[in-house]
Amino acid sequence: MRIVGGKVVTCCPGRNFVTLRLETEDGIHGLGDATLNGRELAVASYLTDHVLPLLEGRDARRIEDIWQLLYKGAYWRRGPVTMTAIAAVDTALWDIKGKTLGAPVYQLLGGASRDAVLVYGHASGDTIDQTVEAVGRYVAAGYKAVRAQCGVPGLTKPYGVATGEHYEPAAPGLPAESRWSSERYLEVVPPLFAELRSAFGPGLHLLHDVHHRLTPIEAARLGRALEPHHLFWMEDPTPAENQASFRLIRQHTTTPLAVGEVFNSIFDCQLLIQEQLIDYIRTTVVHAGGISHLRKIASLAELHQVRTGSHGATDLGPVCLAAALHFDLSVHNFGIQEYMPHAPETDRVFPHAYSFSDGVMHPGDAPGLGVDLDEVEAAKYPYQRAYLPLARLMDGTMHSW
Ligand code: GCO
Ligand code: MG
Repeated sequence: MRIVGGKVVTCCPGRNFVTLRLETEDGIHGLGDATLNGRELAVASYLTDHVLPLLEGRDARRIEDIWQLLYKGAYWRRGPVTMTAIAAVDTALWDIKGKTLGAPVYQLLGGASRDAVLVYGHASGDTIDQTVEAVGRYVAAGYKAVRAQCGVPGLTKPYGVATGEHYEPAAPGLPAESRWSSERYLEVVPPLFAELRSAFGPGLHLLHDVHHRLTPIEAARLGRALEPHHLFWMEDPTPAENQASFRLIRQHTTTPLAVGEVFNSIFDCQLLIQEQLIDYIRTTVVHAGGISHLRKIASLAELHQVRTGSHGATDLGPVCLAAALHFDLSVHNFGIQEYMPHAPETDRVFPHAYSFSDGVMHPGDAPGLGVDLDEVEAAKYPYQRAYLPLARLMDGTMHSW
């Protein structure tokens, strides 16, 4: 079954998405998400200018061989642009294989290891009281796990606090700048979780995202302060380019640690997993080389009792979400899946079989991934330049956003 062509569709139904569509000689098509927030056009060009010419005429059934061709064959390995492009091709090929065999992708990955996929939603507020109310709305909507982010007195727009109903960090135009103080932030988070635990009791899973803002010793202090409130996880406590820095956090706290949404390969988390410095690996399909590579990461993690917790913000397209759900349903060491519902206009561009109910999701049983791309609808929403914000310390020093 030869690949006879492909194209990249870039659209902005509420936010930007880049989607690869591959066609086979049998008339079957497959989709892969290729969205890299704030750097979308780089991946679109990588696919159109450098990858599609290599795929024409190849056998679409040889998923692993095509993955290795694009990885080893580029000579320039890894990196978010390359690995997102490889992910898009890999995802589209799994979609094609599922459609060809008349099976949902999770059946090709070994079948369901569970009934459905536990997801967590995002609650936030400017104050602790507002955040407690926001978590209450998620609980009322059936969520069993909720991430909570809160405003910090004296800081405008801290990470993760929504201005509208849903949190969306990228904004049209050039990047907005915000100021950051770890000292002020560290005063707010422990009382927030004390309030949440006393309001909702021991049964609700509570999560928090530090978003790479702390030093290892600050993160150790926060993890220790959160121990009485039993978090499901503390995410991205410190930047993880230096994987060994997690040793220090781990020595000081039993709060479970999650990391990996900005990783692109198994090598980014090799030490973190092998030394059991983390509890959850957050790599996801679109940014870590597709379903094929994510399965390798999950297998390494399984050896070390690390569970998966795939990134699932709205800047990961519906095709990625569907692929993540097939992966989540099938791997044994699944932990949790992040879920932020897409805007209604996004859902119209990407009709899909996956569904949410009572705190869990299911990818559905349509052949392949169960997502389509309505190109007529997509054409109504042309790409708009947008960037993630920047963060500076109070004295103006550039910091991790
Ligand atoms: C999360 C993430 C996102 C990222 C966003 C960047 O845990 O959901 O941290 O909010 O900031 O995906 O594009
Ligand atoms: Mg995060």
